[in-house]
Amino acid sequence: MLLGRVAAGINNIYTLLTTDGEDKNREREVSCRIKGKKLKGDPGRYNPIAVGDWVEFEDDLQHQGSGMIVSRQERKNVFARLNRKRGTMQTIAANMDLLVCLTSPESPPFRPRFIDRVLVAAAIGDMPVMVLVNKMDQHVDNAMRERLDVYSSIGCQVRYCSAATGEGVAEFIACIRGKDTAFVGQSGVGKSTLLNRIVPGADLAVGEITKKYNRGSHTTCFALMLKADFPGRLVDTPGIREIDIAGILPLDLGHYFPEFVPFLGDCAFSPCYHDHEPRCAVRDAVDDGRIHADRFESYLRILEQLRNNAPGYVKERRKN
Ligand SMILES: Nc1nc2c(ncn2[C@@H]2O[C@H](COP(=O)(O)OP(=O)(O)O)[C@@H](O)[C@H]2O)c(=O)[nH]1
Ligand SMILES: [Mg+2]
Ligand SMILES: [Zn+2]
Repeated sequence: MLLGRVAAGINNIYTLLTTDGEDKNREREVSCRIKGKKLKGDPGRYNPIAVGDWVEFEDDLQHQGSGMIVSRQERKNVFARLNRKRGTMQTIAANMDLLVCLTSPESPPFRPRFIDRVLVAAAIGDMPVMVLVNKMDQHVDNAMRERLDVYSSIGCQVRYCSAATGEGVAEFIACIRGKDTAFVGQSGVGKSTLLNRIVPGADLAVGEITKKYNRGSHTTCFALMLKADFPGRLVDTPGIREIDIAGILPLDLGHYFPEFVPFLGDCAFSPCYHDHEPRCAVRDAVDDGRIHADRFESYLRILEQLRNNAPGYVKERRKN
């Protein structure tokens, strides 16, 4: 069996990169379908295979450059969200060393709610995150600076660059060198501009939907793996407007806000949702400023969303 890495996937056809085959020194692309109707061992996810996955495949001896995916290897981590319409989890990228959450001060405006959701989803999938503030040529106000300081204080690296002027880009590359890195962010924050700058010949469309890889509405949210001229892969993930959280119980959400963790054992009620219970240690910490009030607001909104999720996404409670 041959081993390949999923670099793209559109309409159930996956592009694999592999050095397996006759010439082990040459990386080649293989266009694959899944063998049989369904991939074994992954029910309930409408994309059974995601960019970054390692898969076993067979070459199609009749058609050069084509093959069949037979199985998927165990994932090291995932970045996934709930696809509300389909009611299933959607894995956006797998097996990444780092997830870079790109944001901008203006146009589009800084949206900490979105970043907070990225952080929770990444923590659930065990993927490390960095916040990268693009468009550093734009004004960062005090509220934004304060919010970014919270990310630093909870162990999430915060860096700055301008994809337009190139400022800070070399320093950023130094951080991701050798790492498989996926990029997420709202539309317009500058993902394509940045990737064009760091991937020679990437030629991603800027300020519009990428046409080159035909990722229009029906294929929204399938990522694309690119190769830079430094070690490590880069994954562009287009068009994520909202991140709905699933895969955890509402009662466990506090564990995914690292600054809440020191207080979780001190609430008068156990278990505690930290929203209505009296003598709640988390809300006390919000009241005296040890937890940022706006982070707590994000928590409450995600809690509400988790409570409204259809049942069936989680099988057991987190073991603390
Ligand atoms: N001022 C400023 N504009 C930028 C910067 N980076 C990208 N842009 C602009 O932001 C817009 C959206 O960029 P794009 O790369 O398409 O964003 P994406 O949707 O995240 O891929 C384009 O008009 C870019 O020229 C930057 O560092 N500074
Ligand atoms: Mg783009
Ligand atoms: Zn509490």
